[in-house]
Amino acid sequence: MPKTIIVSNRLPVKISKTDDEYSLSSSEGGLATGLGSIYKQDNNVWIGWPGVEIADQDDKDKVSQQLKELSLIPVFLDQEEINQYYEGFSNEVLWPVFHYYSSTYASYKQSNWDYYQAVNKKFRDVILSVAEPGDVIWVHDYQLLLLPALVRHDLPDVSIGFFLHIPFPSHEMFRLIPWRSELLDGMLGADLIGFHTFDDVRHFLGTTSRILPVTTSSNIITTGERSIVVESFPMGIDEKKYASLPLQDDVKEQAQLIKDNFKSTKLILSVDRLDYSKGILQRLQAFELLLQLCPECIGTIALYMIVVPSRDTVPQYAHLRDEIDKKVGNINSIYRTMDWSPIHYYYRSFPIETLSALYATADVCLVTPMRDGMNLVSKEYVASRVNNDGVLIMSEMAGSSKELIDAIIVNPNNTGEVCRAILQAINMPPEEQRKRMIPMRQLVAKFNISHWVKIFMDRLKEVKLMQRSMQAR
Ligand code: GDG
Repeated sequence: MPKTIIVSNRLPVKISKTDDEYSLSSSEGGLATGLGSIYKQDNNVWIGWPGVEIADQDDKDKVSQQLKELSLIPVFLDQEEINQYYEGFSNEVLWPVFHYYSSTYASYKQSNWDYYQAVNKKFRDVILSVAEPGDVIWVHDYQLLLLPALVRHDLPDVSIGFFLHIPFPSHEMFRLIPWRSELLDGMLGADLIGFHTFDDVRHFLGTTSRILPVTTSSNIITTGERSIVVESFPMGIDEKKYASLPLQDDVKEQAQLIKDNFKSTKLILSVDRLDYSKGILQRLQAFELLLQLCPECIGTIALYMIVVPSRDTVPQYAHLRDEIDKKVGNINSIYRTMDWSPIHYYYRSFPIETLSALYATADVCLVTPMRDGMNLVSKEYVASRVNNDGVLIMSEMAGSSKELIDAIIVNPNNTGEVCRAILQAINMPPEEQRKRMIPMRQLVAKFNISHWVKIFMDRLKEVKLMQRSMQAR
């Protein structure tokens, strides 16, 4: 019986080591939840890096066995592979270029590219050890751009879908990468290539037709004998989870505690991983401007800012963390009073129950990335507003702004505009909040993560049938 193989850089699992034992716990991330309906069924599997370096062969065998029980197959990577394929190429070439930060952060090192190719081949070898001709393979994200073509070479007839979770840049950015043709060739090994937004699709089609000798008609790319379909599939969230968490007693208790702590204060929430693409410093500037211009805001508003540690062993990220520390300290030291602080800053992650209590309590959610493939935080805030109140401020540079059109949409580079948006949000009458929130909640409920998985998989089936009937002609 044909099976479905999900492939991503990381497996949806957390592994911790105590003494000689490895213990595994499932990850609660959105992708893991959405794809859970697939990889846990029948003989389907998920292939990826388990997230820890394991050197000893006996340990590898033990962990592989434990993972097998969860339908997971590991690709073991050593520290040098992580440094060069993941940190070096994925996060110092692809991430900055795809988020339009090439000149500031991209560094094109040949050895990182060599490792990127080698690790993609390592993933291919693990796939080939389990895949059979009729199988369906769904590859995820920018760490594995070469994988579709590598697999296609050995298994010409399998169905391969590819989904990119980050933006695809315009040709003017993408062409800067020394290995641009190889990367595109790699992606074109797929039958169906998915992006979050139509803009990403447009950029991909334009870039491919300029760089490679292919023909493009509408959303179909033809190369040699093969046709590849390129479409947008905006990713959703596990809406039911976010809508039901605020009704749980423990979440209600935490929400009450937050309300008690912020009596007569409008709470503005922001939640991001530490990343330059998330516009954290620019957001702080807008908040500072607001405090300068609006004396009534002193003592009556507060920014609750969660930054989740990420990649902070990389110097640029450590630098960004220091800059944020400095800016927050600076604003707080100037504006705080004996019984009020303008910014409550946390550099750590919280349990989902605390996050839910914050989503449910915050009067405003401020989401202002400079670039974001989708941005799930904005959708999670909307899903958590079970009373249909609250205001979302949304950067037009995030994929989710194309769907959450009833948010206050801003250009994150326009400090004045973001500052005015916060003022508008904290003064918005309840009736207008409802009018904006209800349609956004309906959208997030309908186009949820299960819907996203279903339409991608259904489309992949259709594309394969279409290709087979064309080949038979
Ligand atoms: C990439 C793309 C695209 C955050 N803090 C805590 C916590 N989180 C969770 C949120 C949310 C997730 O992390 C962040 O997702 P985003 O979509 O906002 O951003 P990226 O991590 O950059 O994701 C992005 C996404 O892939 C999917 O395709 O939308 O554009 O960059 O789910 O809830 N979770 C917990 N505690 C925290 O403190 N438990």
